[in-house]
Amino acid sequence: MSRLIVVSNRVAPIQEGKPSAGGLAIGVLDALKETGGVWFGWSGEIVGEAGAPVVEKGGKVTYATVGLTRRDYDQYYRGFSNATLWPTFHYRNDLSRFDREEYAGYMRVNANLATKLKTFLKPDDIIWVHDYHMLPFAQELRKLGVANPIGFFLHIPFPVPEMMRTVPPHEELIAAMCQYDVVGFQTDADKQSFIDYVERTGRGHFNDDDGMLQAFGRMLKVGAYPIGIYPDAIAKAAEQFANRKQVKSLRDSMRGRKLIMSVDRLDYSKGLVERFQAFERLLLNAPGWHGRVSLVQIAPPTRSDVQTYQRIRQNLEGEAGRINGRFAQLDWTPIQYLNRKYERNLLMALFRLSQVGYVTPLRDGMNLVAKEYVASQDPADPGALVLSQFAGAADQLPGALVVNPFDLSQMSEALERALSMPLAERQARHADMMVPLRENNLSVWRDSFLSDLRSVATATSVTEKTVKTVRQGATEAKRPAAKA
Ligand code: GDG
Repeated sequence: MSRLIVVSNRVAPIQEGKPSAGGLAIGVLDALKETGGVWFGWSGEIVGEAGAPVVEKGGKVTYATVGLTRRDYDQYYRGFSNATLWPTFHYRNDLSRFDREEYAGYMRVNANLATKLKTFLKPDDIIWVHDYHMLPFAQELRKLGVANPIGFFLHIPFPVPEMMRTVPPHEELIAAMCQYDVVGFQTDADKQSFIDYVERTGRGHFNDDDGMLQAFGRMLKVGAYPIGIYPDAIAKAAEQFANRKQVKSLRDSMRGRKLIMSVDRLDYSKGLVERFQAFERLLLNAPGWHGRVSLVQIAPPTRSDVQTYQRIRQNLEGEAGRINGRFAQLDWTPIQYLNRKYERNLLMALFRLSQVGYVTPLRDGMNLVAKEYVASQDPADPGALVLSQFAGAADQLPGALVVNPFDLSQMSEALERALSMPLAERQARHADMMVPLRENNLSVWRDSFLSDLRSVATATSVTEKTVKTVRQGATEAKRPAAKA
């Protein structure tokens, strides 16, 4: 059987139990643990000189990691990936900047990583590349003559064409993405934005019947593959951790108060400031809740060396302090803002303890926290979920109270409704949400993507001969005859 090679910017820490606060790492690791395979990417270390990959084994997974030099890290990771692509893809082009040198660094690192991966590859490997750091990775592998099937999954939103066009090398990036055999998105809306870009710029045509896009001289499958979780494993963990010291002490400190829980990486896309302000509005409009409800926000810092992340942190500390200063009483703090990472199972137990999950990103590819919140609940007495319409998860969680995170009044009304929701309604909504969570779990996400990748790679090797498309220079990868 062919090996699965997963490629992502950052390879999750190998030690089990070491908290990793990122959706990609959590999703990919859980998906890979079952099937086994190789996970290739950055070790997270800055090195003097980038050397050969370090290979380690952890269970069924082989980890092959490389260091990045300071210059690579600054240009590729901190620069083009996180100061250009991340904000723009989250519709914050006001926070995005473009620097040619950083872009050159982004392309260079993709090329270097491709060269390093090539030394590992066997002819029947299947390669699955993840996220915005690696848009041109397949193109670089093709230049090296790699003919294996290569798929790409974007964990974050894909913006509408007008937004995409604000990234100066937009066309080069899209052309590079078309070197993959399958390009997958979290939602139909993201998939449509990608197709719209290609069709409106006259660079290709999408066939709705078979999901194939003919563009930039290539045939590729474009699909929506919403990432999932393992809801029953999460429910079990939440129950098992309910008696942990930290959970008990939070429960005791609540003294009958209701608890609203939020957990996010500290990121401006997560809508934390608006969320605090909507909670403030609840306290203003409904003074009956004073002393009877607290918001616990866990927000482990990430990318703290990117300037916009330093600003959001300052903003949020300011807002939490201001709101607490305005409403706190000697025995009640309205917002507990915790700027650190917690153990994953502990988070699930905290979700289970709370009455409301408050998940209101301004934009989010999927948002695993929303799904984890639902899965963690006690079906006999579940909490209610307030969820942003701009999280991919809103398409899949029919029992959530869906809000527009830019409408503070609507959010505060939804909070009040969630806090006062009768038991029977909470149970019905929870049951409604557990069905799609089970049906589209993490294995389904992985297996449907990989099954498309296998079949498209087989089909295109035939189709390409019949469709007279112009293949461009270095991208003329020679494909082997049909593969199983
Ligand atoms: C990207 C996309 C997409 C959070 N704090 C801690 C902690 N976490 C865990 C959560 C959750 C994960 O990190 C965060 O995942 P999200 O999906 O909510 O968000 P991103 O990190 O932005 O993920 C996103 C995802 O990729 C997957 O495709 O859904 O849209 O942006 O699992 O529980 N885990 C631990 N300690 C913490 O303090 N252990």
